[in-house]
Amino acid sequence: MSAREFNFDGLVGPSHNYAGLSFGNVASFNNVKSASNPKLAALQGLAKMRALAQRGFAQALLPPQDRPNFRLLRSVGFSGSDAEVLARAAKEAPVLLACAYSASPMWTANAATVSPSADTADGRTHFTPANLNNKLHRAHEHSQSARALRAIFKDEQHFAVHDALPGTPAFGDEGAANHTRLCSAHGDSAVELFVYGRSEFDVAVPAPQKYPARQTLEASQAVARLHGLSAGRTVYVQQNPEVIDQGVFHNDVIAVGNANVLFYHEQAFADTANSLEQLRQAMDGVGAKLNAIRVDTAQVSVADAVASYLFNSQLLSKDNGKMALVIPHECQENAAVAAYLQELVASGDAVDELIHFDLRQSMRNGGGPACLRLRVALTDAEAAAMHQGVVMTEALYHTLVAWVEKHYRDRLEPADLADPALAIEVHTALEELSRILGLPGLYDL
Ligand code: SUG
Repeated sequence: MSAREFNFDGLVGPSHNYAGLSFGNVASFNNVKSASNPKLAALQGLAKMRALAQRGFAQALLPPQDRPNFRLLRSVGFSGSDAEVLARAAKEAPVLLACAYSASPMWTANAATVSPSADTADGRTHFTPANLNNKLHRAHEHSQSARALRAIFKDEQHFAVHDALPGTPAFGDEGAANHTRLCSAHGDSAVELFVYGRSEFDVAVPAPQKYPARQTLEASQAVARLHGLSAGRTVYVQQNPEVIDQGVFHNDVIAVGNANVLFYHEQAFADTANSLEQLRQAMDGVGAKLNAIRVDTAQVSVADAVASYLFNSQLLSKDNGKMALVIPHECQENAAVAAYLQELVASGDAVDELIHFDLRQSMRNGGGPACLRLRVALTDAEAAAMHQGVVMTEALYHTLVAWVEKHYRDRLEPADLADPALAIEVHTALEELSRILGLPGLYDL
């Protein structure tokens, strides 16, 4: 069956800010408490979506979430009217207010793990929203992620949207950031590769010492079971704990796959030779041949990979049989990475084009091009069955730019989260957005 890969980018929400909430994510820590520009952040994201749609890539979006999350604030003891809840949280626990206000759902690679119909036992596309339970500001995303996914993929003949895994450390799940499919073409049965950072129960698996490993083996196995994946086409590989300790908090900061290509750093995996061998064997079973493009430390150090987000790129299949690598501007500004990319494109291998974007607002919180998108390979029938209001078109792009210009602030400092007017502004903006996207009731929580 033929299928197209849709990229669902997260539309950046109006409360985008730098609160330093992600221990282990170097950029989030380095930019803590600096002023953000939510308007620019949203426009940068929209510019990427538009440019890729104009190039003919299938592009859609996932909406931002309702913020602040009053339910979260009330559940931890802030009571009274909304204004009173905000005032008390701002005074007594500003970090909890920042968690309730985080615009982190913009990084939709963490929204869910997706298994297309070609891979699953019941022939439906399966989604498991990620519980993101390693970080408080992200752990409350999954209920609204599930709600949005169920609104967009509501046809149960084609789609199944599961609940998130239990929110406990054993099942730490970060979604598609630690998952990729390898196959000949997007519509073919694929090998699903799950990369985990630690195991809860297997004490022989070494864990990082400094920073948290967010994804567990047990969570990856649970998602594979829920999705009805076949054992022979599922590969579990351990991320190198030493690179997690250098700021590689998700596997998509050090490796990216598309079709039969795995673009990865020499130090990405705990046991590279064995991981690649498992992949090769599993891919044999689906008639695909692995093209492993390895970047050596001598070419690009782990520190340069983390600073530039070289591997947090999107690898997109083109009509000419080659692939484009979608990278952030930071890659061009890093001498080692820029030199490597020249070689890569000149090598005659799979990647023959670089497409770069200014995504600095998101990058300053540790989110590059690949963090900003969730991949969903859909057959024509499935694409027709999903909600159409989220598919990026020229008309939607212009409507959303006008909506952002009207509702978003161009400067937000952590102290501004205490401003009761901000909560009203965000709510008004999102109500209008639900009408624009044709998803009435999305924010009636
Ligand atoms: O979970 N940053 C996100 C970045 C997510 C990147 N996603 C992928 N690699 N797929 C995170 O660490 C920072 C928020 C703050 O500090 O205000 C943040 O949540």
